[in-house]
Parts: sequence; C-alpha cells; structure tokens
Amino acid sequence: MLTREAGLAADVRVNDVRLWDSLMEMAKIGPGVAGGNNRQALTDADGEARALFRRWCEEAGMQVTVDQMGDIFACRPGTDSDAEAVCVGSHLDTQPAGGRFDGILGVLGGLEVVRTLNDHGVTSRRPIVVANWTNEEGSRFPPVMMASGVFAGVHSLEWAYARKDEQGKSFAEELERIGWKGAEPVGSRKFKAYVELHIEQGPVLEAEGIDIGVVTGGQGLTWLRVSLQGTSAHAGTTPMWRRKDAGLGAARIMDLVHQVAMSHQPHAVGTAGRVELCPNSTNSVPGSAEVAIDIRSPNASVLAEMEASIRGGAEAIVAKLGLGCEIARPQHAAPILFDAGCVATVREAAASLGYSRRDIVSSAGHDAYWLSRVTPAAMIMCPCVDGISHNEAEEISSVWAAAGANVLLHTVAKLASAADHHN
Ligand code: HGY
Ligand code: MN
Ligand code: MN
Repeated sequence: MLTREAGLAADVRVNDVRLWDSLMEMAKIGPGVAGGNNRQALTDADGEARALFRRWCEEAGMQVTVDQMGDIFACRPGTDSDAEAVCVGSHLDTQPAGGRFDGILGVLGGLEVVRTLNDHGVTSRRPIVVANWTNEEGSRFPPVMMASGVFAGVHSLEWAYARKDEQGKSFAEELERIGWKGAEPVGSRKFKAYVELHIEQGPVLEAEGIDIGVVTGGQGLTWLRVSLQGTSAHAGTTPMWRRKDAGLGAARIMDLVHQVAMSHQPHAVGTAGRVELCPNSTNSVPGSAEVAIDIRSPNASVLAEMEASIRGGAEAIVAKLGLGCEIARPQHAAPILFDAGCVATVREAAASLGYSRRDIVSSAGHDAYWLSRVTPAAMIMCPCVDGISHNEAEEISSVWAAAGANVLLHTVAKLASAADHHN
C-alpha cells in the first residue's frame, strides 16, 4: 500500500459528540460532592478510570503498555516502526474537589485524535502514543507532576515510590494495590514530540473571546513546607505570655505569603493551600503546625526573591513567638519555554482551522513542563468558564473541547507525517 505523506485533509474534524460523551462517561468515575470529581491518584477510582481508558484504547486498536510509575502509553502504530512516536496526553487524576476536564480533556482529546484518524483510514509515518501520566495533581502524594518528573529524570523512582499520603501509605504500595505498577522502565521511551491539550484554568481566553491558546511556555512554581514547633497547652489555664502557639505562627506565615505575592504584582501569585495543626483541638493551644505553600511567577528571579522573603519573614515570625521552624522545598519548576517549532505547528494548525488564537503563558503546571526537558513539547489550551478550576464547578463547552481537539488532531497529523486517506 503506497502511502504518500499527503497529510491529513484540511476538512477533517474530530467527532465532537463522541469526545463529549467520553468526557461525561469518564466523569462518572470518582464523583465529587458538587458535580465535579474527586479521583485522586492511586485511589480505586483512579484505577477504574485507568481501566476504562485502557479499554477504549484497545477498542481503538492501540497497544497499551504501563511503566513502573503507572504511566499508561497507548500506541497507534505508524507505517515506519523505527520512527520515534509523537506523544499526546495529560492526566486522569484530579484534585480532591476537582473538575471534570483538568487533565482529562488532554487524555481523551488524544484518544479522539486516534479515533478520528481510524474513522478516516489515515495512516501516519510515525507511531502516535496517547499517554496518561500518573499523579499530575500531587495532592494526595506531593509534589505535582510526579510521574512525568520521574520520566524526565527530575525525581528518582525510589524517591517517588517512598512518597507517603496523609494516612502514611506509600506511593509504591498504593500503585501495587490498584494493580497499575507496570514493568517498563520509566523514561526509557523516546518521543519525537509531545503535545498536551489542556483547559486554561484561568480567565484570559474566555474574557477575550479567544478559541485557542497557543502556549509558548509556563510560569515557574515553588512549593515550600514550613514545619512549626511550639508547645501544646491548655487553652484556658495557660497565660498568653507563656504560650508557644504554632497555630498563630501558621496564621502569620499564611498572611506573609499573601503579602509577598502582592508585592510582586501583576504576575506573582501565592497561597498556603494546606495547613495542619496539632493536636487540632479547640481547647488546646496548637503545639505544632505544617504550612504548605505554593508560589509562582513567570520570572525566575522574582520567584527566587519571593522564596527568600518567605524564608526570611518566617524566621522573624518564629523568633518572636519562640517557635522552632524547619522549611523544606518539595517542589521547584523554573519558568519554561516550549519548543518554538512545535509551538509554530500548533499556531499554524489553529490558523488553518480558522480558530481565533493568541499566544499565552501557562499559569498552571503541567506534565508538559517536565516532558519539555526530554523532548520538543508544546501545549494547546481551550477556555474554561470564568477561569474556574481546582473547583468542582469547573466547566467548558463541547465547542471549546472540540476546537482544542481539532487543533491537536492537525498538529499531531503534521508532526507524525500523516499520510493520505485509504477509504
Ligand atoms: O498545580 C498545578 O498547577 C496543576 O494544576 N497541578
Ligand atoms: Mn492539569
Ligand atoms: Mn490541576
């Protein structure tokens, strides 16, 4: 069978109804309490979602393999089996109060690309791989983008396996328990390019009435974990001057994070999304506290300055309150730029499809951050309602989903050297 690299016919579009139905089917797994999802990494719900994704990929004629971090790779063969594959994908795990589209659109959008190529009998010279990266959210097992970080050599497999959740369960034992610990060495697989479709998770595209975000890069992010040591004491009998109140320290450090972010406007952001007090009892002065901090900026030196200000400010706070303090940095990703060639292919695909588009820097972290260390990478974004995400109210339209998937389809077809149609 002769295959010309004629490329994918310009009028081919994804099946928007099938894509939306798949998103809604997947959303039934690990439901939240307000219409979104709570499908945290390595829970039974995550396992169920993975099984559904694997079934769909096998039904689409793909060969599915799993690596030692549980990353799933569904491969559609190309005509040249020696050619490096083009990879598309994202993540199926969600935040505890997550939406139905953050990550999921990129995985099922990739599946829809393959389904559409199958519908039209289009072959591609390069294999196409649809990936699901384990534990992108880093909520149950910090940090974020964990498995793609191991894949890119940012974390060791042993370090990742040893991460524990709040119940003290390790990543390795939970991965084993849900039956998704694969054999493929992590990072052994090489790609020609990686393209990730993702909702913006911010307000820009919708506010400007733009269909497609051509993602040129991503802002940097740092996580700090501040552990405070005071003295647990009776809330009634202990005079104020005698207290070593770790809860008060945590409150002041939360405010410090906000002040530091506000001093680097308009781009810097910062919050303390998780605070644990011990013994966490109304009538006991908190004896210890853990404050988990997330700060971000598109500018590397501003991010470093913010971290220094928080470290310095926290030292002053704990000195005044007579607390012990340890600060760890479980996560740091410098600001990144995506591959100019891949970004141009995304931009051309969006233009050829007639979508309104604009360059945008990602404010959220994504697996593409780490993939860009080991392969040329780019991202495509679609709007989301009011920019809401990491919230069960996260919402997109099927039109936005289809637009993003169409740009993904034509980008992948170009990168994989899709040949002509055969039926
Ligand atoms: O935290 C992030 O930026 C990503 O949504 N996990
Ligand atoms: Mn995501
Ligand atoms: Mn997320």
